Amino acid sequence: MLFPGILAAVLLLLTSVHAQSSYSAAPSSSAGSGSVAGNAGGPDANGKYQISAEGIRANFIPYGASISNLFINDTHGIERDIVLGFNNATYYSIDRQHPHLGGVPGRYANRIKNSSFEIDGTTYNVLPNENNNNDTLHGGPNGWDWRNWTVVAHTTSSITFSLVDPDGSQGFPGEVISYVTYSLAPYQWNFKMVALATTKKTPIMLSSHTYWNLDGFQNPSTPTALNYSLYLPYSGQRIGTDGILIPNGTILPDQPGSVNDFWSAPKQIGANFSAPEALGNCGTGCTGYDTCFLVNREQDGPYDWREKGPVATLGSPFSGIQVDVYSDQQAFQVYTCSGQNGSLALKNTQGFFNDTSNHPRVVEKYGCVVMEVEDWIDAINQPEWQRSKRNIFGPGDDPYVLEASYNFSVNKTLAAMYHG
Ligand SMILES: *[C@@H]1O[C@H](CO)[C@@H](O)[C@H](O)[C@H]1NC(C)=O
Ligand SMILES: *[C@@H]1O[C@H](CO)[C@@H](O)[C@H](O)[C@H]1NC(C)=O
Ligand SMILES: *[C@@H]1O[C@H](CO)[C@@H](O)[C@H](O)[C@H]1NC(C)=O
Ligand SMILES: *[C@@H]1O[C@H](CO)[C@@H](O)[C@H](O)[C@H]1NC(C)=O
Ligand SMILES: *[C@@H]1O[C@H](CO)[C@@H](O)[C@H](O)[C@H]1NC(C)=O
Ligand SMILES: *[C@@H]1O[C@H](CO)[C@@H](O)[C@H](O)[C@H]1NC(C)=O
Ligand SMILES: *[C@@H]1O[C@H](CO)[C@@H](O)[C@H](O)[C@H]1NC(C)=O
Ligand SMILES: *[C@@H]1O[C@H](CO)[C@@H](O)[C@H](O)[C@H]1NC(C)=O
Ligand SMILES: *[C@@H]1O[C@H](CO)[C@@H](O)[C@H](O)[C@H]1NC(C)=O
Ligand SMILES: *[C@@H]1O[C@H](CO)[C@@H](O)[C@H](O)[C@H]1NC(C)=O
Ligand SMILES: *[C@@H]1O[C@H](CO)[C@@H](O)[C@H](O)[C@H]1NC(C)=O
Ligand SMILES: CC(=O)N[C@H]1CO[C@H](CO)[C@@H](O)[C@@H]1O
Repeated sequence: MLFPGILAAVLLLLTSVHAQSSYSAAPSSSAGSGSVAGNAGGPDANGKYQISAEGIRANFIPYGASISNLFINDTHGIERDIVLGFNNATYYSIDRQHPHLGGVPGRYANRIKNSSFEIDGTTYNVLPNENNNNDTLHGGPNGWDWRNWTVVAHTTSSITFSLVDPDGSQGFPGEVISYVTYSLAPYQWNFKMVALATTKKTPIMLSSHTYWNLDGFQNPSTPTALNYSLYLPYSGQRIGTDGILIPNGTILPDQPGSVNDFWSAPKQIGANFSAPEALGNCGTGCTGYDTCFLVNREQDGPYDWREKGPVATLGSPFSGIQVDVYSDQQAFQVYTCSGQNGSLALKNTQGFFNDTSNHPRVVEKYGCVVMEVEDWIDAINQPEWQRSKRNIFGPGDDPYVLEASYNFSVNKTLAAMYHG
């Protein structure tokens, strides 16, 4: 936790040094004797901070600045908790599986090849934490979603978290200060992530690592998400990866009708799982998706990401709940939970209670979908992609900024496919 005095200094630094840039920094009214701006009542008995708006309510926790619950009413008006998480804030630090449930991976999301990168001729080695220490996943063994962030503001419809990541943390050069604001509007979840490299040039890539089950694990016909419809209208290309999901430099075509084609038309997630090419598509021996799709929206000229249409639409025929993802980011990761195996327990807000058919209260293989708005993964190790300005940030540069808006609706056409 930050001392209030340091926090005040940080906020001062933010507002003075970057006064000319157009983003709005976190509220500066939070200094004081440990008090939080907004006065929305603090955490509940489970350590969760609640916010709400018409048609939507959600809980967040300081650990990883994570979303822990998101409630939306389905096609029958029944409330479903549609994201994975734990029952209480304490358990996030106890669980050894740590599947990055709903948090902010950082300071560099996804994988870093060989746990190393070069900036201005200097090679940096960061701490490895995956594949027998061949690479670094989501910022290292103590990445940003393993830490308790500071709540700097909390209103009835928004919450802001901050984190100071010191110079040398996990091997990364320079200090990074980050602010993440989540807010709810009617049927809408918005977020803005800002990060500033205050002392040295360093890689920064953030995301929201939210696991979705749009049925709240209450679909009596299936525990999986394979029947969800997915549409990625701008994603005719994806990043090629090797057997442990490290980019190998190639940009691959998602040919119409192929396993990775979600752009020419919406398709059920599991539609192509029996195709031979689906095997190995998410790493050696893995069937499904753990794929960084590119988002190509440039051809029509300048655009406003809020108006350009969603980069992704995910909908469930059972609940009819549809989420439209709007984002300013130029890539979009889809992971279909092939790594789940029934060892992760459901929250007490999900699954079946009083269940005579004994549906297990766990997350089964393919029981969820992770969708990550982000930049091109491991671009720090692919200089020929020419994305250094979106991956490397230093003092005096504009801050790293990520914005997204998730719109929720009930799609009656989709629901009719299940309910008739
Ligand atoms: C779901 O509908 C019920 C009944 O109308 C309402 O009380 C509740 O607030 C709704 N849930 C959400 C998340 O809007
Ligand atoms: C906290 O949540 C975990 C997992 O969701 C659960 O196993 C545990 O019993 C809960 N602890 C308390 C004190 O409620
Ligand atoms: C995070 O805060 C929780 C209380 O909500 C505490 O139980 C846990 O130990 C903290 N974890 C870390 C990594 O500081
Ligand atoms: C991996 O990183 C280590 C440590 O920096 C270096 O010695 C080695 O050459 C790198 N290997 C590859 C294949 O780049
Ligand atoms: C990782 O590196 C080790 C040697 O350091 C090697 O034996 C192993 O095959 C590599 N790959 C994976 C997927 O573990
Ligand atoms: C999933 O979709 C397929 C194809 O539309 C359909 O045959 C099947 O009944 C659906 N299953 C569930 C559980 O909705
Ligand atoms: C890179 O990976 C893709 C996808 O696995 C593969 O099709 C391609 O041949 C690989 N290219 C190189 C140069 O390794
Ligand atoms: C993938 O599924 C779609 C929709 O069912 C189908 O049109 C297409 O032929 C399938 N592609 C492969 C490679 O199986
Ligand atoms: C969905 O989100 C976009 C971007 O924030 C917004 O402009 C639009 O009004 C929203 N649409 C609906 C139907 O909520
Ligand atoms: C299931 O997955 C967890 C988390 O990855 C792992 O620790 C466990 O060994 C797996 N269990 C089986 C039976 O594969
Ligand atoms: C509802 O879902 C259907 C089937 O996936 C899709 O074709 C349609 O565009 C969706 N409607 C809206 C308004 O997004
Ligand atoms: C009739 C009955 O068994 N009701 C129970 C259903 O499950 C909820 C939550 O697990 C209990 O609170 C009810 O008592």
